[in-house]
Amino acid sequence: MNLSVYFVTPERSDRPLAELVLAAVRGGAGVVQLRDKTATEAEMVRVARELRALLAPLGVPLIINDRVEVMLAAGADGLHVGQGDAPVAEMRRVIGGRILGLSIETLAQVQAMPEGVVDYIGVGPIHATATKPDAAAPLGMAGLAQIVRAARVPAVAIGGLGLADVAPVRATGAAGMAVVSAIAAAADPERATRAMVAAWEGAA
Ligand code: TZP
Ligand code: MG
Repeated sequence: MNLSVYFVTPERSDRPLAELVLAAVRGGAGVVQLRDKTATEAEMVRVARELRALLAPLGVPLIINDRVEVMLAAGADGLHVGQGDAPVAEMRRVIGGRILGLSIETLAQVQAMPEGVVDYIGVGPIHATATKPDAAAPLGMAGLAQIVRAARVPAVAIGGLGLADVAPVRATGAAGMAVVSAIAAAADPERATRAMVAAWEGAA
């Protein structure tokens, strides 16, 4: 799984979601997460199926935020859960060998993580972000680096990240960065994604 530039969908966008996702993937995003805290289950299943049909032929995994029933109904590739969701060991039993990601906001949370259950962690917020108003305190690059060192699985940074953050995030040893607005709110989402992917590879 190529976590280097991981696109998380916005809850609102001027562009059709499928168009935005395609642009991100054409630009080189290696993973797409469908995240919508307010959609009904039926609506989210409909969108997840649409995205899955688009992404599966391209070999790009589709991860569903929070809603395990949506993931199962849509036949998506994985699930991403937060600290407030059901315990990951329980989720692992439900989803079998699919991809499982967990959000981490503090060093204590990564230390408390059960061994061998999740495939990757999402670490953030790194910077303050308007996209997630209820996000925890920003970790900064130093906080990210500390969590990356403590983690036994790949870590993806998230929260207020853009092109200027690629090199410092890469320098912490993180496996990638997850973004919403740096792609979704860009004038040219494909180009914005391509620039981050190129910077990531250049920083390697
Ligand atoms: N989790 C922590 S910060 C965040 C999520 C979902 C939002 C990231 O959005 P943006 O626009 O890339 O700051
Ligand atoms: Mg959650």
